[in-house]
Amino acid sequence: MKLVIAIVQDEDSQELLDTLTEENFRVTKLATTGGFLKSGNTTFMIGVPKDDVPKVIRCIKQVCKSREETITAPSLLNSTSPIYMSQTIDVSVGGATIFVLDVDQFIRI
Ligand code: 2BA
Repeated sequence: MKLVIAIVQDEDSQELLDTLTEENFRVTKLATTGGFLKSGNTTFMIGVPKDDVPKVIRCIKQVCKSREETITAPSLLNSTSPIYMSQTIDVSVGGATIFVLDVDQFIRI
């Protein structure tokens, strides 16, 4: 058995949940926060037999889209001045970040 952990953007999370449950996968959805943008994203945990991993990844690829985010960061006006100005930076956030882990034991009580 494998555990697929997928971090996706909030905008895609409902459609991905619907797609995975329609395909009869058991899913847990967690509200998470990205360390870099410090904004919300969604993490899915999907426990599946090894042979189903490609199908899960296909579902994620089908639904989740890459997007551009703009963040505002303070920067010094110049090295001799203590004055800060803000600058915008464009960041490309991936459709999904996926980890596939081996599961030692799967117990449902
Ligand atoms: P965040 O950490 O908020 O990162 C959002 C996007 O910011 C990243 O998109 C990447 O394009 C950029 N970014 C992240 N760290 C950066 C850095 N040190 N310098 C420059 N740009 C940086 P993605 O790579 O698609 O990641 C989307 C989200 O997936 C991340 O949100 C984080 O929550 C998660 N993630 C990505 N890689 C991970 C990893 N190795 N371990 C755990 N979580 C990860």
